[in-house]
Amino acid sequence: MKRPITTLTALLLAAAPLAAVSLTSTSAAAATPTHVVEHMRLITGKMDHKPGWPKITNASWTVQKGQTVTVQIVSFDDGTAPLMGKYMPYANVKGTLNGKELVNGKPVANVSDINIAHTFTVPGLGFNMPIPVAPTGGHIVVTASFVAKKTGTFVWHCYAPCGSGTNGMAGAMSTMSWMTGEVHVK
Ligand SMILES: [Cu+2]
Repeated sequence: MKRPITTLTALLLAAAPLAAVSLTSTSAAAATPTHVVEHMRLITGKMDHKPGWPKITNASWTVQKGQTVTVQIVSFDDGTAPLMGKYMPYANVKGTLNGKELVNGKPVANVSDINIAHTFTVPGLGFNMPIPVAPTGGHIVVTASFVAKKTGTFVWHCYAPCGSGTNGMAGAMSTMSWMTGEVHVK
C-alpha cells in the first residue's frame, strides 16, 4: 500500500539528494562545469497512475564531453524484478569512477539478484547501476559517477524484467521515457 507523497515528504526528498553527494566546486569563471549531477526519480506505476509502468524521470539528458557526471537516482519502487539469463551480469556495478555505486551513501560493487528492482544501464558507455528495491513507503538513493569521454547519443535501458508481457520486457521496458532514454554527450 503506497502512501501519498505529502508536501513535507516532497521537500525532504528534494533536499536528500544534495546531502548524499559532495560536489566538486567549479570556478564561477569557468564556462563549463567540470562536474555535473543528473537527478533522476524512479516512480512506480501506481505513482504515475499507469499500473505496471514504472518510470524514470528525467529519462533523457545532455552533458558535455570531458565532464564528470554523477547520476543520482531516487527510487520509490519496492517491487523486485530479479535479472534473468544473459542480463544477470547487470547485478554488478560497471563503468563507474571507483567500480562502485553508493546505495544510501554506502559503497557497493553489486546487488544481490533477489534485491534488484531495476538497472540503469548505458551499454555504449559501459556504465551500469543496479537499483535495489526501496523500502515499502520509502525510497533509496543510488549514486554513481563516470567521465563522459566520447560524444554521441547513448541509449540507456533497464535490464530488470520490470515491465509487462510474459518475460517482463514489454510495456514500460520497451517505451522511451519509461525504462529507456537517451544520454547525449556533446
Ligand atoms: Cu526497470
